[in-house]
Amino acid sequence: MEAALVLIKPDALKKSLTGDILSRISSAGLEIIGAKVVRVSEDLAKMHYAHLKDKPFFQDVIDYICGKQHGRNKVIALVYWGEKAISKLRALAGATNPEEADPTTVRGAYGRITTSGVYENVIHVSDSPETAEREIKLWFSPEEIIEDLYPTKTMVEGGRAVAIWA
Ligand code: IDP
Ligand code: MG
Repeated sequence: MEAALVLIKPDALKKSLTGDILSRISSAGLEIIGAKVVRVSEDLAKMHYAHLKDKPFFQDVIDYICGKQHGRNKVIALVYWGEKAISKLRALAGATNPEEADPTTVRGAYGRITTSGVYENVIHVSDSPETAEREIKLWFSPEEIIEDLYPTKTMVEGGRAVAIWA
């Protein structure tokens, strides 16, 4: 069993694609074990895309996930769980470059490359179990996920015991 982070990016929200994306993904037979709407800070975006920090398009990708090009600073973040979750979700998402993505995939059907060269590819999907763990821990706290995916520890905050990632 694997977990994967899926983000429905600001262009998808602006185009009202959430329902369609979720129903396409439901064909994979996976379980949603975490879901929320997130206002994406510059810091969160930079941590999420740390592997791209030396690329010429880095700031464009940060602005994109923060919703700067679409006038809405929000994404929907989901954690999917099931057998071969990552490869199933990556296949449904399609290639990174929306022009090269198979037209039957989410990115092939709805993505585009802007005139300034940004790949607006509608959704994010974790690309390996290691990336998934890093990303899920970045976007979700243990209490927001209904499976015990990774080790946690307990902290006391305002007199209440809170689980955080170990
Ligand atoms: P992935 O989203 O398919 O895993 P990554 O290489 O992790 O692809 O890149 C993260 C995001 O950065 C992509 O989804 C896309 O929005 C953007 N991106 C990646 N490569 C390019 C590029 O060559 N030009 C413009 N944007 C890119
Ligand atoms: Mg990636």
